[in-house]
Amino acid sequence: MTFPRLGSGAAGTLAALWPRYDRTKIKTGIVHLGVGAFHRAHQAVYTDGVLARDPRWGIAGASLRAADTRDALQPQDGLYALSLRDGQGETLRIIGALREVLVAPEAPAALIAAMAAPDVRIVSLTVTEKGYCHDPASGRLRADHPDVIHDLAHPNAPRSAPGYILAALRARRAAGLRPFSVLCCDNLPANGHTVHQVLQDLAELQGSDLASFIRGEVACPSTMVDRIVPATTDEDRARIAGLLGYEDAWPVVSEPFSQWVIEDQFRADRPDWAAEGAEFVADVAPFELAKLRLLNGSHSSLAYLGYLSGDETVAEAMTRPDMASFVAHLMEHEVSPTLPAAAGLDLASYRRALQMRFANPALRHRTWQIAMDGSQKLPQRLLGTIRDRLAAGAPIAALALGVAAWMAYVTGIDGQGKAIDVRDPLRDELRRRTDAAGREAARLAQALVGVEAIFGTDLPQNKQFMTAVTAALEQILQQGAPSALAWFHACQARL
Ligand code: CS2
Repeated sequence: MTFPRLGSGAAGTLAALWPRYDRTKIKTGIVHLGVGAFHRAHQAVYTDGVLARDPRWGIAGASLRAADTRDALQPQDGLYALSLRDGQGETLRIIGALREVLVAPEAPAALIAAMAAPDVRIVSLTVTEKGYCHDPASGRLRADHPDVIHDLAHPNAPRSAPGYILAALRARRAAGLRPFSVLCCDNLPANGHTVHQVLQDLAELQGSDLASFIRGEVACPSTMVDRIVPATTDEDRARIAGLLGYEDAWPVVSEPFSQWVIEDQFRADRPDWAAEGAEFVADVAPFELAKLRLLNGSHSSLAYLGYLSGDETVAEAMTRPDMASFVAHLMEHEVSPTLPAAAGLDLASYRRALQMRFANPALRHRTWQIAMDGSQKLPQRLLGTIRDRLAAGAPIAALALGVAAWMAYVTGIDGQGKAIDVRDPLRDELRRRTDAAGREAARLAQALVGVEAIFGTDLPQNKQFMTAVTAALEQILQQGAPSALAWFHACQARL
């Protein structure tokens, strides 16, 4: 079956799903770096709601690498379907907030000019953890990062997100325009603070006086973003085309749940995202910590243990009773005690909701997708929690099993001896270490905790940590991940 392509011409037929505003009246107020599925199912959706009342906040998206999003969305006038799915069914809505998609490597100057336009008051980002070119253990920019080295040599044709932001801030200052606010929407700890620091570090390396300007004048509110958005599949595209009666080359599929908590620290104007369900708060830290440690910490543990158990998706992994009860234990007994109380955050119901969200049978969220870039994720998802537990003299058995599963995963060989396609910016270094160590648990654990950018200098020295991780790793390597889970439960039962 072939369908006509989705585009402005479908407004009449799809009226019930259509954006509730005149798209020709929209102006660009936001430039978003990293127009992946997550942005299009999250911030773009809140903004789409705002546009019905306030046309000043249209989004110009930018891809920092590939042209695929632009190539797919341009013939559709930037329109795409948002599909929300769970066990109950599927609902569709057409999102119109994206006015254009720029492809940075094709025309760096055009992106810098778009960010320096007078009407742009916000530059938001979802460039994933590795997009900040920082050391995840210390939160500081890596001067030896290839993109940083490139951006120092070519400040007006940069590659990295921080490089583009600096170039645009410089251009605005030269034109006498106020800086935009920088809104980080990635799963980093204190994400606003982290991006603020990385920008200052890059400006200092450039030797420009922009560093003190950024320190004093550029607002970088922190945010907690939450919505599970797996990569779109061909099967999704075919199903959505059947439902719409139009072919959409770039739809996004997500769970119904969505949350956005934003620190209200904008120096300039900002959209009224609160009218669309976002929360503006004075301090995001408690929300962010709870989300990174409970949701993302469980997600990464599920991804490594699930992948090694042969589970293709998170939902599939959650159908194993041993896995579901492991996640429940991890969240309740090891993570929650490390979280400060926050107004309006009921941890018990938050945990229950997470169990249901992970088990959503309509989402095919691949364990392999979440397993990606573990070196950038582990510190804020599991290791910070571990440090707090160690300081409190509390057990870390479940957290250690998650870390051990990551170690087994990055060896690049699964329990059946099959190769794993490990994607990680530190992959070469990890592989060098795992190849040299072999599959003996104590040696392998020792070799991997030596990566200071992940584990810092304290954890390798900690006996309790090393003992717990080595014991868990030994189980995984010798018995396989499903038996390691059974072993974990047996140990808990004996306590
Ligand atoms: C996931 C997140 O891919 C991953 O690492 O843990 O993308 C997760 O789905 C989101 O943070 C949910 O808000």
